[in-house]
Formats: sequence, structure tokens, C-alpha cells
Amino acid sequence: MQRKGRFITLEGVEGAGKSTALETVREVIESEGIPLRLTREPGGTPLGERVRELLLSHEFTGMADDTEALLVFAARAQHLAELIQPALKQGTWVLSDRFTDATYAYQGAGRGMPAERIATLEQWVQGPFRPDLTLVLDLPVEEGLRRAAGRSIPDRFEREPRAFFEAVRRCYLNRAADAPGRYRVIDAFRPLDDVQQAIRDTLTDWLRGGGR
Ligand code: Z5A
Repeated sequence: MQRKGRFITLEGVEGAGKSTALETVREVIESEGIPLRLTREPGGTPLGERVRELLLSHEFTGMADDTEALLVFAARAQHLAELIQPALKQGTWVLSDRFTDATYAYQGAGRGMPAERIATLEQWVQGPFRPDLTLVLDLPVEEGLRRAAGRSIPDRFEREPRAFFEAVRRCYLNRAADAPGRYRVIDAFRPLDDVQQAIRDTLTDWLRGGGR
């Protein structure tokens, strides 16, 4: 796909502060005069948001792992076709709260689905399309769960044991270490102001280094 815009994703374990970070990233990009579209996964389109409800609902606690992975990619196919690709073609940048790295982390490392299987779906739905930049907000699982606990009723994922989230965290860090060109790891186990400053600095460096 010919794209004029850039595609940036935010990832991290539970309660890492992605929602908060999204606003900081938006501030930096928009201050450069770049048009930006914010979105999220699962979700981002009317169909995707319905799939999100299925994925997070406790109504389907017995959901098979394959069903979960296929639903995630079904929502992603719609997200790419309806929102992400049209925006990028037009020159609008897209910032997504989670994308396919989350599938490797949650369905792969968390649920135990082999990475090759996820890669097959990724190839089918995305072809060679990948984010230009992925910010991984990293913090100890215990702290993430503590932050998330104060927030809302736990969804279907948030009821998983701590070992699940430890595997998710390790997967993100391993993926980032394997492809340092695309990923930047932000230490999110710091006061909010420091995390926001680290995001600003990282993004500014990336933009100056040719990200734009
Ligand atoms: N999922 C999947 O399985 N496979 C996939 O392919 C995809 C997703 C795409 C929903 O994602 C679930 O979908 C997710 C994985 C699965 N399940 N889980 N778990 P989501 O991104 O919508 O849900 P989430 O991970 O629960 O994210 P969140 O709830 O939006 O959390 P967050 O955005 O990372 O955190 P936050 O809301 O910005 O911050 C949490 C609290 O901490 C809040 O009160 C903040 O004020 C506070 N906070 C933030 N930063 C700080 C600092 N620095 N210090 C102190 N307190 C802070």
C-alpha cells in the first residue's frame, strides 16, 4: 500500500498508562502541524467495537483461543480497510492504542498460541504492513495491576493470573529487543510527568531522525 501518513502504535501491559500516553503523543504530533487520527484495538470501527464487546465480556468466559485470535484479526481487517489505510493514503497519521503486537503478547505469550500461527494471520490480514513506530510502555506487572484495579470492573482479560501478564510483558520486551528500529521502550514506572517527558523526547528524536 502507498502511504503518505505514518502509523504509530502504543503497547504495554495492563494499566501501563497507554490512555494517558496517547494524549502526550497527540500533543507532540499535532504541534508539528501533522493531521492525526486516534484509534484503538480491538475496536476503531463500528464493527470492531462490537467485536471488542464480545472479546471483553464475561458472557464468553469459555471462548476458545482460536476464536479469540480470529476475532481480533477480523476486527483488525475491518480497522485497516475502513480507517487506517484510507487515512494513511490521504496523509493523515494514525495513532492506535494497541495493534498486532498485542496479539503476539496476549494470544501468543499469554494464551500460548504459537507465534507462527499468529504470523500466518498477520500475513493474511496485513501483508507486509507494519507500524512505523511502536512505543512500549513498560512497568512491573504488579504496579500495572495495582493501577488498573483502581479504575473499573475487570474485563475478561483482567481476570487472568499474574503469570499471564508476566508472559505478556516479556513478549513485548523481547519483540522490542529483536527490532530496535521500530520499537522504543519507555520506562513507565515513574511519576506521570517523567513518563510524559520521556515520550515527548523519544518522539521528537524519532521525528528529527527521519520518522516524518
Ligand atoms: N487484546 C488482545 O488480547 N489482543 C489484541 O490483539 C489486542 C488487544 C489488540 C483491551 O485492551 C484488551 O484487549 C487488553 C488486551 C486485549 N486486555 N487487557 N488486559 P485495552 O488496551 O483497551 O485495555 P487495557 O490494557 O486494560 O488498557 P487500559 O485499561 O486502557 O490501560 P492503560 O491505558 O494502559 O492505562 P491508563 O488507563 O492510562 O492508566 C491506568 C491508571 O494508572 C489510571 O488511573 C492512570 O491515571 C494511572 N497512571 C497512568 N500513568 C501513571 C503514572 N506514571 N504513575 C501513576 N499512575 C499512573
